[in-house]
Amino acid sequence: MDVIFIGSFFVWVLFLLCSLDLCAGQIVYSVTEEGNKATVVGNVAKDLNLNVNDLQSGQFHIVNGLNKNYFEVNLKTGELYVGERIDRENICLTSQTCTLNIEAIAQNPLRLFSIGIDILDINDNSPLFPIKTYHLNITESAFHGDRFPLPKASDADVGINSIRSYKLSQNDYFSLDVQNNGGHSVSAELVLQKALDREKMTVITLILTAIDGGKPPRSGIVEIVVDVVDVNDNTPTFSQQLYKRIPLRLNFTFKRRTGPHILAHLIVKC
Ligand SMILES: [Ca+2]
Ligand SMILES: [Ca+2]
Ligand SMILES: [Ca+2]
Ligand SMILES: [Ca+2]
Repeated sequence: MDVIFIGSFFVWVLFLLCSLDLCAGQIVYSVTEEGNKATVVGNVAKDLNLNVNDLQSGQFHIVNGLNKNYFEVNLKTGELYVGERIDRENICLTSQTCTLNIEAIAQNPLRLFSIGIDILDINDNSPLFPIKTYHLNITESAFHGDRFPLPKASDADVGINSIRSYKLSQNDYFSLDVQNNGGHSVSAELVLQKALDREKMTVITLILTAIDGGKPPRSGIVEIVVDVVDVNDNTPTFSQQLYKRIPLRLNFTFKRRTGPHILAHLIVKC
């Protein structure tokens, strides 16, 4: 029998046992994701009041589900242990809680046990921005206090291990306003603190850092490039205020040199 057929067979047996009122309740364990194989989760023989000898005789079966052997039982000790890598993010995606349910069947007498294993998150993912560089066009006539939304980072972890804050690199023009929407999402905006002047600074480069709440925390960065957009805020001016009208008598002399370049000398006689 292949694995899928075995799984289907046990699901059918479980349904039959429960319909015959032979379900014997549920126990719950917890284990952190990404733990080593063979990490012990609990002792099912002890917690289910089973005789270890019954396990050894091959009359105890664990049903994990489709094609996965996340958990196995040591039939000599009754210990339930991790059978293969458990990646919480792969199993439960963004769900805040993650529980794997497995079933166990004991014979003599025939009983069904439901075992729930809470998969605890660890901080194994860093905040990630969707782009490496974010360009922002801000006109030099922008006002003090004007706000500019920034891209949000994502973090595959949940709870405290997801994004908790942002910080901005040191600069003279912008502060950062971080909004925490009830712990569900965190976003940030640039707030203009000093008037921009394109004639003095055409581009301002900043680094935005997203930080999660893990211990130790992990972070991700995005480069913010502010392109200062010109406005017509300068009137034409002359280099000096007063120009004299002077009669000129011009006498031009051109001197030709060999080669591709021509050098001209202008002699002005007033
Ligand atoms: Ca993981
Ligand atoms: Ca994780
Ligand atoms: Ca994280
Ligand atoms: Ca200007």
